[in-house]
Amino acid sequence: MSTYLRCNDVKSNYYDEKEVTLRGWIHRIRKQKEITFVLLRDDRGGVIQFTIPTKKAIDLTIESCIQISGNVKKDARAPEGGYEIRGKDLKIFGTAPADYPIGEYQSQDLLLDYRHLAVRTRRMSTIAKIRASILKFSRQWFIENDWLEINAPVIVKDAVEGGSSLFEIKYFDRIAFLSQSAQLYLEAMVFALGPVWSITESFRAERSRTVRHLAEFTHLEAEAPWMYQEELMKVQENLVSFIIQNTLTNNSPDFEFLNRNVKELSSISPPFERMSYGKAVDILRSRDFTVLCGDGAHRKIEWGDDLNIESERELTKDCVKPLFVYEFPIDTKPFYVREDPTKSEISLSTDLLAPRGFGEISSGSERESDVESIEKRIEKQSLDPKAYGWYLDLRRYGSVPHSGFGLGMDRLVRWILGMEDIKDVVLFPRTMSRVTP
Ligand code: AMO
Repeated sequence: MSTYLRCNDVKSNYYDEKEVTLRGWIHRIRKQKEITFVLLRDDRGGVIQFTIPTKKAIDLTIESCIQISGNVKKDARAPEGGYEIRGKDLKIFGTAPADYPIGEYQSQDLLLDYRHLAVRTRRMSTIAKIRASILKFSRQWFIENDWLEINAPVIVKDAVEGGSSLFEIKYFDRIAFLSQSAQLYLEAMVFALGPVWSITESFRAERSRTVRHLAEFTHLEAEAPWMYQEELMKVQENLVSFIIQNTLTNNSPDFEFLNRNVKELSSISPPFERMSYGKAVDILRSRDFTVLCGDGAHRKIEWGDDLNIESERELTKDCVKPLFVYEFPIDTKPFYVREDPTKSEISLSTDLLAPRGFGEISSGSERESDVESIEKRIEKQSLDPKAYGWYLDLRRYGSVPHSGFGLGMDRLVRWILGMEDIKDVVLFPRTMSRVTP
């Protein structure tokens, strides 16, 4: 690969009248008798118009891959920035048959069936660019703050987030699972490296068809020794604010292209608001908020109920900044979450809810250090205690107070882009009904 020019590079006075060579794909084409007008799309989604004598354009079709050489011409009539190329030499790398399946107006399902091609649309490539920045600035924050990145296995023998959402796989002559979270491995690493983090695909066999659930999602997780609840929240609000502000600066034209109004996002900075679970329930009760019971009836929300998406929406619909909810009832949380030593029904845990009803984007807690308490809760949650022998060793050999969190990157991107459906912000989404392309 040599360095090469892209469409937006040549839209400047400097290149006016100069000869350039660009490579890309045919985004749109309009053949007239003498002249053919082509919109060329490069490999970052940038576009520029070029013209070419129609006799040289016979073989050109939508999505054919080409190289075009010619002189740049400043021309106010040219779409996409007022510059075009008067094409002279054309080289075709790959001709596309004329039956390209993606047109201008397509159903969501068709676009998902053809996602391997739909990723070339300017909308999808713009989303992908913003997503790449979000990943880049996440990594940058951890590097700048001296956290070490680790890689955790994806094939595991133990559940982290409850047995019912495990994907089972055949592992030679045994059964293993796809990991729901790297957390337990991050916990092991705090003893060796201090503050650590990872970005790993996590898997959940949840039978939920919602706009915020995936069967496979990108999970950013972090864990640190001698970190307690308040610092746990500070780390998350600093990280999320850093990601947002840098992405807004770096990708400003991309947000504009997607018509994403970033006024509220640009005000996001620490501290985020904090609200206890108890207060959240009081607020919801004061608004006569109801939850669905097992028998299909509705009843007023009570202390002890988990906060579902509707309650999260109600709590954050008027918020501009994310909101931390803390002190959840211990019974709503997994076995590893630390019990509040002063109030045994309460856990030292936090959920971070994105504003304007986008709902939970991260979940974290101080970790329980008492072996017996963990064992009891593992059994209570119908998990196999034998699978956790290695995890309990962490508590036996030099246990250290520590905390961590897991941030759903797809949910973070969904909120930053203000998009309804999580599938729109994932390149190749995996859901209950979709495992291809
Ligand atoms: P939890 O299960 O809450 O906690 O997951 C953490 C975050 O991951 C995201 N997430 C999902 N995103 C898309 N589709 C899903 N099916 C899905 N499930 C979860 C959410 C959620 O907030 N180990 C703990 C965290 C910890 O305490 O460190 C855990 O995994 O954004």
